[in-house]
Amino acid sequence: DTRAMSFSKRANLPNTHPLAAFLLHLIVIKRTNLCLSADVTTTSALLNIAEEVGDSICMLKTHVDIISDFGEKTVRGLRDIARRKRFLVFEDRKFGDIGSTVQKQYTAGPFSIVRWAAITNAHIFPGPAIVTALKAAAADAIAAFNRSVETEISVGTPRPSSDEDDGSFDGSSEGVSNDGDTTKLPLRKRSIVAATTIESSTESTTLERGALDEATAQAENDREKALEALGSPPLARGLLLLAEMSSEGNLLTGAYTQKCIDIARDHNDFVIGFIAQHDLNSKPGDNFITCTPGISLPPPGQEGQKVSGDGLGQQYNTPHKAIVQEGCDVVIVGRGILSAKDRAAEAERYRREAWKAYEERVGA
Ligand code: S5P
Repeated sequence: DTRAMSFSKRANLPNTHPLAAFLLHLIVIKRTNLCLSADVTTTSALLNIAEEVGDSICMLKTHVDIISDFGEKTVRGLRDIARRKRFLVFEDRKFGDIGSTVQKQYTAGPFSIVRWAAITNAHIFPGPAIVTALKAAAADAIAAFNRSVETEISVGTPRPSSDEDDGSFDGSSEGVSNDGDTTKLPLRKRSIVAATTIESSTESTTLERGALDEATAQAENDREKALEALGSPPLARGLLLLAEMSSEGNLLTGAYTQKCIDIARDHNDFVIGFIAQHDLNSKPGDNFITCTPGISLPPPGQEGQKVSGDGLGQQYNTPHKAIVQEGCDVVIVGRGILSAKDRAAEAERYRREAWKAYEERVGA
């Protein structure tokens, strides 16, 4: 039963996706199961909020198609902050088309999501090929990147060391294919490690896990040391499936939700969790991370007050209800934090509440 299990234990369960394991360890070390939904419309607003709340979150969720000036500055800026403040980037793209189309939406166009977002999400209404198509596109992108790095190594052009090791591809607009220009390929060391991880995943993950256990054990005493031991995120991509929604009258219920779980189980080498309103792990071996939007807290000093909706269909629950009663793992908060006067302080308040709820659930 993953509900009663600590995140560090879950990180070490067999068959845990490397990115999920990384995220679970990161959550424990930073003591945060809070994801910020950074629904802002300019690059500077995005980078400002990332900087302000980065210490309090494990994940930052974007909607890049609402950023009016999205470009290199956005990708590089976010990458630098994520690396410094230690969080994963999740593009809330909600893919929902035939396999061939979603592959292009994931890897091409102005956003080239696969390059910079470790995590993205998809609806399953088009059928399971949406998952296999995105999985194949992610694998191709990583393989192309690693091939170009191998070329680079054999050619022997060293990269500046400041530009490596963060699990993202380069920040150029050329996408991830090897166009022969190795000067566009940072992350040299990281991808050598990643290539080994992809080819011989059992051996290298076992090795890594020993170190990670020590890292999380150290977290209580020395967070910085633990973060250092955790290292960079793996060069891997993960998918969340939308199994349930928070909005009033949505259709993601019953048999649809069940189908989503079945598809996730069939592809747990790529699907790391769900967007859902409650924990959907039910079979032995299930270890999906439940990420839950529609989360809000009453303002400080008005604790008894009920938080309801936004007048546009959104429905809110408290972190305590989502995590303790519903068994959710990561809470996703947008306007609750974005509209606060002191956003850093408000993010900390959400972090504390969500972490306390997790500790209550697992009996820590
Ligand atoms: O069911 C859902 C799924 C998602 S990803 N309900 C949601 O609200 N979301 C997203 O979470 C939504 O697109 C928005 O970015 C965020 C919630 O924002 P908030 O301001 O209501 O906290």
